[in-house]
Amino acid sequence: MLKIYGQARSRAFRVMWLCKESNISYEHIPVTIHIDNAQAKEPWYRELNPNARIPTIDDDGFVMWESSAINLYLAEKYASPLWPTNTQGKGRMLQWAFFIANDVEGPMIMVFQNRFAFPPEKRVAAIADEGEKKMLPRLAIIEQALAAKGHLGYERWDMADFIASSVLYSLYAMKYDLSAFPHLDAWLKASLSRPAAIEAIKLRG
Ligand SMILES: N[C@@H](CCC(=O)N[C@@H](CS)C(=O)NCC(=O)O)C(=O)O
Repeated sequence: MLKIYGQARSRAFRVMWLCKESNISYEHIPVTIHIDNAQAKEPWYRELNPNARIPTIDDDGFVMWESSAINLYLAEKYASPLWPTNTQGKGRMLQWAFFIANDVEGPMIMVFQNRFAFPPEKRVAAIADEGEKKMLPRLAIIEQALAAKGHLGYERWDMADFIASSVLYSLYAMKYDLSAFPHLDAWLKASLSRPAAIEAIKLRG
């Protein structure tokens, strides 16, 4: 059976959400991070993931890491209903997945950590502001695409939307003010209201 390593309250959530969207059974193996002697830094875990981060999966002996890559792999392997049905759809999915990973997630995490996740004494306002400056024009690109079509997938809400909304979950978690991006705001709320998303969010505790 598929094994998912990582606490649910982490990027492992993205993989659990995909499994719920796609009817994939899995065994969950929580792995601690950000504490002294974190399991993610132990040799047995580094053997699975040399980057010592979560999540990692073991799919009947095939081990891989990087949350969005894992989700693309699982969606294709298990014939997820979210998988695009034609080549253009696959192209669009990869376009948004790379854009989100390369251009949006980094700046978003700078904002997330320094305005929300870090304890107040560790937050650096200048880092949050720098992240926000980079993030906003990129959110505007997503807003424009959603204003035109209502979804990011080529024909419907599909893996393109899944990958983007599973990463942008952090904006929702920190209650980031998206009023300047009404289509993005509505799309993110609708994406995270899908039954599978609600189940996965509950696992975060
Ligand atoms: N790009 C990686 C990032 C993985 C990552 O940074 N995971 C965090 C938890 S959400 C982690 O393991 N942090 C522990 C650490 O950096 O030591 C992915 O998407 O899987």
